[in-house]
Amino acid sequence: MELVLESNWFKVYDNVLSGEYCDKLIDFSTGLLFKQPLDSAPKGHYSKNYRTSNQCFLQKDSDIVNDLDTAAEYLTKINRENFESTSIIRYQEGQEYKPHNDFFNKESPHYNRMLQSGGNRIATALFYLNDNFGGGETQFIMCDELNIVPKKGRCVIWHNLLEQMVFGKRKLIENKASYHSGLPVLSGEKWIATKWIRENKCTL
Ligand SMILES: O=C(O)CCC(=O)C(=O)O
Repeated sequence: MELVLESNWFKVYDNVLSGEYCDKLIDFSTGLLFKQPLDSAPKGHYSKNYRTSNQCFLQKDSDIVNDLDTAAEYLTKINRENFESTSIIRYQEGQEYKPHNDFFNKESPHYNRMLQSGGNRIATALFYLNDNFGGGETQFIMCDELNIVPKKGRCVIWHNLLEQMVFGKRKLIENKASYHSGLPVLSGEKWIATKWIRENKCTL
């Protein structure tokens, strides 16, 4: 495993997952995929074409997610009990995930309900499971349009919320710079595994 890019809230590591394990995750998930309408896009940005990929969730604590959990736990230093169930996402040609934040938006009518399952999403760990396709970079628009090129086994970790001391009290503030997108896939299929990580133990 090697750290190839970092800032104070963002890190990219290569060779985190083995090629064999990435293939196994893809095989395992292929029959489980479904299309999920996205209702958590930033207020004012909702469109039914916001995220056009297919996805599935892998059962928490199952054998298949153990290596992902171990890697995410090691790299974030956050206990796996704070992780949501692993989301596996497949983008086919032309599919994308338009710009969004992963933290729950205070303006969403579902905000309070979403917090009940473990607080807000403090961090995200995104794993690329393949790289034999065109396009599909993960773009951080507010960071000079930084594009992370998908590479099999690569993991990107970022903080959606940042700690700040306000009058001696620890507060978590939204990291607006984490606004990002999955650019359209130009050819082939892109597969990723995403772990959204909560402030507290997660019940999802
Ligand atoms: O597909 C990508 O590169 C980005 C995925 C993403 O934004 C997410 O899972 O929150």
